[in-house]
Amino acid sequence: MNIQTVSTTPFTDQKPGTSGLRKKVPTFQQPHYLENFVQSIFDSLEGFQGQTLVVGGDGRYYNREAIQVILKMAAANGFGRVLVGQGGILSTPAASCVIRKNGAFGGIILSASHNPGGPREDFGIKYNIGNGGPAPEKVTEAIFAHTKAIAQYKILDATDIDLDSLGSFPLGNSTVEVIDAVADYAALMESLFDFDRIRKLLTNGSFRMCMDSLHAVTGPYAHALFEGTLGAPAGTVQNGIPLEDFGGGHPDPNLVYAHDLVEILFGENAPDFGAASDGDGDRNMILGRHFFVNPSDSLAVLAANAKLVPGYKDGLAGIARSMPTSQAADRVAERLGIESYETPTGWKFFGNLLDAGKVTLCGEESFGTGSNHVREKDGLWAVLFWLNILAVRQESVEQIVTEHWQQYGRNYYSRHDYEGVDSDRAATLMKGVYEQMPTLKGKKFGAYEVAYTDDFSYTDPIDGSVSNNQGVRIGFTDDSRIVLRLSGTGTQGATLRVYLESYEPNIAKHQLDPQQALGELITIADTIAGIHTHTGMEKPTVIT
Ligand code: VG1
Ligand code: CO
Repeated sequence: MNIQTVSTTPFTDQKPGTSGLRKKVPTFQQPHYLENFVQSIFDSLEGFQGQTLVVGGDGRYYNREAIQVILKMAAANGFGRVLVGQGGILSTPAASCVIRKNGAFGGIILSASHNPGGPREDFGIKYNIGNGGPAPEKVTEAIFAHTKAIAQYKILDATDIDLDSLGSFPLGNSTVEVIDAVADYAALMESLFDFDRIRKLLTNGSFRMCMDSLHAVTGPYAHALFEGTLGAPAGTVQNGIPLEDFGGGHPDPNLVYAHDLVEILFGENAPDFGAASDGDGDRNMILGRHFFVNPSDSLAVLAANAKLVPGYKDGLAGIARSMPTSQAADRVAERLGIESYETPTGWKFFGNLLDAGKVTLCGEESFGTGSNHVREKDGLWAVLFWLNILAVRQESVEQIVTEHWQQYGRNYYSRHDYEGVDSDRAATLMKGVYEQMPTLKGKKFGAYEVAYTDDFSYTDPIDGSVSNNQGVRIGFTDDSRIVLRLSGTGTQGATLRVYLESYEPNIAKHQLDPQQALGELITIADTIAGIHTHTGMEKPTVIT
């Protein structure tokens, strides 16, 4: 066995963001760049000798090359067994499932999620711990500290593993097992949902659905589940073959980037149900016929209807949402008499609550929903959850959401993203907001009066760890909110996210366009933050 110890020097830009390290492909292709980060992951862990590591990615450009490097480094560093998805593929929730099922020490997931892929586009890498979830901040901070001090890494001098053939292959003192990427995940889904009932719905001759995998990782999973096990007609899944560049698009399931699907669901003769998922399969967008389900509402609806689904028939322990997500789910929790939790942005903050059994469902406004079945958000799980509800209730998506608003009131909600803003300008904008914060309380803007402002800080109720500076909240006396924060997943300049929310109990006012209902708050956000002046942009890049 030939283990090489290679001398290297640190890169200064390897700080993990909201979900791992994300950079342009050419950055990762610099000599030692990937190796430094992988060694820094291993150097921040203890006790993995002889243990199992799970490796897989969303199939984007550079996935296969990166996996070969990681396999050789894992073997050289002493892992006993490495499980890798066939073709190097594992969706993020499937990787979480495989880590848990096999009692692995942890996993490395290769993805830049919803960001474009290709030789000049984005790549990413993140580490997940033994519970199957993203490494908590204390681990990502340790990794970052190691990247700043690294002097050498270990790698096996060996030929590449054939990632396309299932089976076990020796690699140094370890074994690489190329596993079916879909099987474990599909079995888990079958254990949670009423597949017989969903099958009846999908084959009743009248209900029609369309699933758009956006040429990303969920293609094989969606084909197997919807068109295979559940009997939906061929063609139900579109863009279902993963491509290294996602066909040149953004694999981001929102109204802008999933436009093919949006056109179908808002067109003539539209199907009853549409869904899309992102690059790595952890996000979902849900559409009804001529109807968009806001992700914050989706979380609330799933929570309110959870008992209709076999996996959740005994009810929920609690619900967690990220801070910028609308408060719609809190209203459901209150009525169910269960706890609700508000965490910073990013799935890593849900892990402790799920492990401690405090919550069953979690969600983010950014098209992320999930539960205690894995430790990542899960796009196809959300689609199946909706199908299970539709199969039981026999109502349309629009009816279900509208009835939900009637029962709980409607939390009008929108997120405005300003992408590719100059980083200095974005910093100046946020500084300006921070400076005004102490004087905003009590100030009136038209009908709105500021009740509080803060920079969101979270103390984990399980381990007491504190995360500061998680976004500015400006709350009004009528429960409306404006939240401002900078994205931690971009690779170019800065992305400003402005989150807007207001509450409308009056049923007669539930049918407004959210941009209209939130119009005054949108103006107030600009008055306070000077968005147009600082960004130089007339309007947001993406409105959700
Ligand atoms: C964004 C979303 C956040 C999500 C994260 C990772 O982060 O806002 O809710 O958890 O992406 O999602 P940010 O820092 O850019 O706002 V994924 O599907 O890219 O792994
Ligand atoms: Co994702």
